[in-house]
Amino acid sequence: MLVDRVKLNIKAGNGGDGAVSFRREKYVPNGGPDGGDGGTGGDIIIRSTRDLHTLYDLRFHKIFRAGNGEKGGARNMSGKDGTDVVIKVPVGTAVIDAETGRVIADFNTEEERIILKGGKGGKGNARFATPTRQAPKFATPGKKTIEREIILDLKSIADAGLVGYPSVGKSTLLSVVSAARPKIADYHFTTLSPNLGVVSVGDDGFILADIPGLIEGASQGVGLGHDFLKHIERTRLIVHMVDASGIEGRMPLEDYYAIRKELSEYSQELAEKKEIVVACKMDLSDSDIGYEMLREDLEPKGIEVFPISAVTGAGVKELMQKIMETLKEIPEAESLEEEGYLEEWSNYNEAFSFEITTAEDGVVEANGTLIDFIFERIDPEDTDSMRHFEKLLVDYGIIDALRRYGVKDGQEIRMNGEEFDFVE
Ligand SMILES: Nc1nc2c(ncn2[C@@H]2O[C@H](COP(=O)(O)OP(=O)(O)OP(=O)(O)O)[C@@H](O)[C@H]2O)c(=O)[nH]1
Ligand SMILES: [Mg+2]
Repeated sequence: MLVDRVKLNIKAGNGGDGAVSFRREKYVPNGGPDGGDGGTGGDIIIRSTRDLHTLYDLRFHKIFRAGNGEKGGARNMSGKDGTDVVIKVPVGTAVIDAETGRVIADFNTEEERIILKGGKGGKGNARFATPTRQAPKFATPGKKTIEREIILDLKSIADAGLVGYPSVGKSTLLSVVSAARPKIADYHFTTLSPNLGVVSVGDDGFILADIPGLIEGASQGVGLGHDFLKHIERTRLIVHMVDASGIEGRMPLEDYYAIRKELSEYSQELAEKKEIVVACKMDLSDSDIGYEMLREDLEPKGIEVFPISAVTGAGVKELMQKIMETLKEIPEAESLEEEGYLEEWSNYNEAFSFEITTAEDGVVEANGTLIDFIFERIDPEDTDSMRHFEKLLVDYGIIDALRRYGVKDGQEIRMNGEEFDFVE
């Protein structure tokens, strides 16, 4: 099975919360603040490698979670950072934001990139000590991340693709030139999804795809239709195999043109793709007649025809050399334009929200996950903590939103079930 597109659910690690702690020493009644910072959450990293050729490994493993940063500790101990997660993909994989369809990253060489950054750790209370505020009883929370869905799309499945009618010997050829062991049989549509093989030519090599057979009307969805034409689009070179023996009762030249018609009816891009024509089953009687007919028609048009027999091996090595040489002249897949940012994906504000409404008793209320989150981390008995609380309300836009809602200076508002006077 060839897997060239998968959807993943990913989440970078949360930042660990900062700690509130005070030094406890013998004979020292009030030690200074010593709460450490929270650890940074782990990143989601994508690494592209030439060792992989498909997204097969990801077909069941679709959820990735980087480790959360740990909470800070006493004695100025920072929390441990969360572990990163590395997802390996083949070179040629584009990463798309499933929500917006934007291309976030396009891997065209072996490289490694952070796709989602882990949340920063919160600051421990030790950081908030100042000459006038010697015992801060608050710390800041770690930045929380949210999960995202991405699509991995393998733009190129192979360098060259074997294309032709069913039973012309595409799988047989792949099995002869590579370690791949596709199913081979004398009935049509033996191959139901592409097989890939690595072909070595001297010190060099290329990836060859055995693509399921095409028949007339494939571009309209007949046979296995569209799916496989789409796969051909993801190769750089078409190796068009024509049965020269006519053993199935079709004329080789008609076969050639019928497949060409399907390619061009599917897309201009396919029609213009570089092609090598192969006359196959040359070991069978009458195949030389078919080969001559192909040559007579195609050579004057500048199209070379390669005679082979996958069964005897005649011409196979020469064909592989020709494919290798031709591939060197065709540029690799073009890079897609990247349209997204990674950092914004772990934006704290996106994960928490709030809403302003007027309650039945006429008091304006602010409610929501962001308000809950802030209230969990303040100490209403502590002046410093409340001062920090006011700063959070400003920073997260809650004060602004209340003002826009029409709340006036001195007016009573309610948050987390408690009443406050609105002061700008
Ligand atoms: N005589 C001869 N028979 C061949 C040759 N290549 C393949 N065959 C036979 O042709 C039949 C079809 O071969 P496959 O390799 O399965 O053909 P395919 O093109 O992959 O077919 P689909 O997967 O159905 O599209 C099998 O019986 C093969 O043994 C060849 O070079 N000479
Ligand atoms: Mg086959």
